[in-house]
Amino acid sequence: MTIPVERVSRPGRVAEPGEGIGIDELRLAGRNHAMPLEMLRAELTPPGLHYVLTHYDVPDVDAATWRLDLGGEVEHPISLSMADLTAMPSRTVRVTLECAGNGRAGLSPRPVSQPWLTGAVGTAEWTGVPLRDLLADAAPTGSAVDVVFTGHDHGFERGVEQDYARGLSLAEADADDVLIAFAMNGAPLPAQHGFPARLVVPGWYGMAHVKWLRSITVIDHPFDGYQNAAYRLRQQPDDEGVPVTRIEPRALLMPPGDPDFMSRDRVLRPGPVRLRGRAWSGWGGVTRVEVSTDGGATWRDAALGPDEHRWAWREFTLDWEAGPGEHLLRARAHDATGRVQPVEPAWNRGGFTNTADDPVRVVVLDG
Ligand SMILES: Nc1nc2c(c(=O)[nH]1)N[C@H]1C(S)=C(S)[C@@H](COP(=O)(O)O)O[C@H]1N2
Ligand SMILES: [Mo]
Repeated sequence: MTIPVERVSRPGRVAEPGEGIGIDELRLAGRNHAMPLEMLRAELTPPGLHYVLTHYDVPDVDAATWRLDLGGEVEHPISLSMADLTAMPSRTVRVTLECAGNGRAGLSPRPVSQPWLTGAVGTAEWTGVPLRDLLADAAPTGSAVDVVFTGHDHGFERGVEQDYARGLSLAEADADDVLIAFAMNGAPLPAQHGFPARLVVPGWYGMAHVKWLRSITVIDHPFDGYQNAAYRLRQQPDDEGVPVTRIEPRALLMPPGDPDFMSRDRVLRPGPVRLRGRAWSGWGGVTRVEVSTDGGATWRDAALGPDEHRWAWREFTLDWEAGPGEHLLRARAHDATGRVQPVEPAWNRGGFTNTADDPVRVVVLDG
């Protein structure tokens, strides 16, 4: 349905040169918050500090009457209550989740949308029922192509009225560790993270992890819904574009020292500092992280922490002798597939997958 009203049918927009963050972006940024970067100290992000991105409103879902319906191109349609779901064999997977728009505010010109810097990330332990088990019970027919996941939230986007919905191919949906999750870090999902149940697709950018899950529908053609069409890398609005899928490698430094309130520059005293951070990739494990303390003129290899959780970030550290003056700290990750975090942003119209780092400015005091 197309809405003939200008305010709910605005096309995507790119900011004018020099145009600051506007009130519409501030409205989104006040609802959708980043993880404070100091929380990089924690392997598991406490719920409440994990980033949040919700396109419309957080829906009011009652777990007592909630049902999950799995139907469409299947031999045996399924309908589960919360009690049915939580009684099934479950597993817990540690997953680093990142919004595909993380880094958008660092692009120039800036695509006007949720203006993320670099903090749209978090790591949690998600407990749920493997989707593969549900699909095995439902038995997709020979004509099954895609699997569509629909949430309880409803809204308008660029003039299109919709329930939030995303599709995966049957093979992607049937992958190891894809979960219908009902717990986050051992407790029921918080409302903002999809209560009572959400999809978790380890390694994929956030948009695939449908919250407030209501139905799963197996269809006999590729899903062409709004959210699958929107998350594509395009230079022009009418480009066909390339779908956004897995998380590109990124290393993020935990800003050292103490912040200045307004600039958020970091203030340190001279002497040895252990720089820390975490790095991740949805394509393969992180194999190397380089850190620069001179704005990218020279790079040193950081020491890597254990690599025990395939879908979660990996800690890195580098010992630095901080001398008086100003310094720009940077980091970049490499993964097992040979992907390397770029030093310069790669622009696209949606402002997706900008993994260029946001250098940390440090002022080391004179003694
Ligand atoms: N139903 C529904 N699921 C959704 C969204 C949404 O708006 N509605 N936002 C998606 C996006 S864009 C991201 S980045 C992640 C964010 O998950 P989180 O808020 O739990 O961190 O949820 C995804 N799942
Ligand atoms: Mo997102």
